[in-house]
Amino acid sequence: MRDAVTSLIKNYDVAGRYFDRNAIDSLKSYFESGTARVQAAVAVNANAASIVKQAGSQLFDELPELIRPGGNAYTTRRYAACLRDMDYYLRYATYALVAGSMDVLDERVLQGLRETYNSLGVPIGPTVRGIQIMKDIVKEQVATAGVTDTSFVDEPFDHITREFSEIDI
Ligand SMILES: CCC1=C(C)/C(=C/C2=NC(=C\c3[nH]c(/C=C4\NC(=O)[C@H](C)[C@H]4CC)c(C)c3CCC(=O)O)/C(CCC(=O)O)=C2C)NC1=O
Repeated sequence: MRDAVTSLIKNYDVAGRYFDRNAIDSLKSYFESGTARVQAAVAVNANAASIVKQAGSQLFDELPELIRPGGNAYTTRRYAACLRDMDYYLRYATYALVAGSMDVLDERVLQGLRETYNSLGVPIGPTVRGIQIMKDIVKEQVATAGVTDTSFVDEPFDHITREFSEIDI
């Protein structure tokens, strides 16, 4: 698992090169955005349970068939599994935000996930919708916490979405 700095070092080490201008620019931007990324993680940590709950309600309001007989989130067990998955995405998204790298998502969350979902009939489109709803809620929370430019918050949620969407939709 790598963060923005270790990824950069790895790339330059492989080539046996000192950091060049590009490397320095990305290091600078990583360190300059550090406080905002940590603030975002703190804002999520303090509200994780309510973020997941709110995102879940909004998702099931939009797509009530998910929790009706025949829906993938129907039955208490599957409903709970769905919210648990949302909680996984949220927690790992905060790790990725702090790391400034999506590597942790690739390694710990996304590997083999599409296959698992397909084999269990977990629908990808609604999952992606749930992740996007969560993104919007998180951005509001982060803005409320005093971060002015919240655009960096998109990245992990959009990364998960892209990985899911690539093959299945
Ligand atoms: C940390 C990384 C990690 C992830 C991401 C993860 C996901 C994950 N979600 C699963 C199931 C599931 N995932 C869902 C999710 C949903 N169903 C819907 O209709 C909604 C669209 C959606 C919620 C938004 C459901 C309902 C199940 C249970 C499916 C079943 O057992 O039939 C399973 C199968 C095993 C299990 O039930 O625990 C895995 C592995 N596990 C992990 O360890």
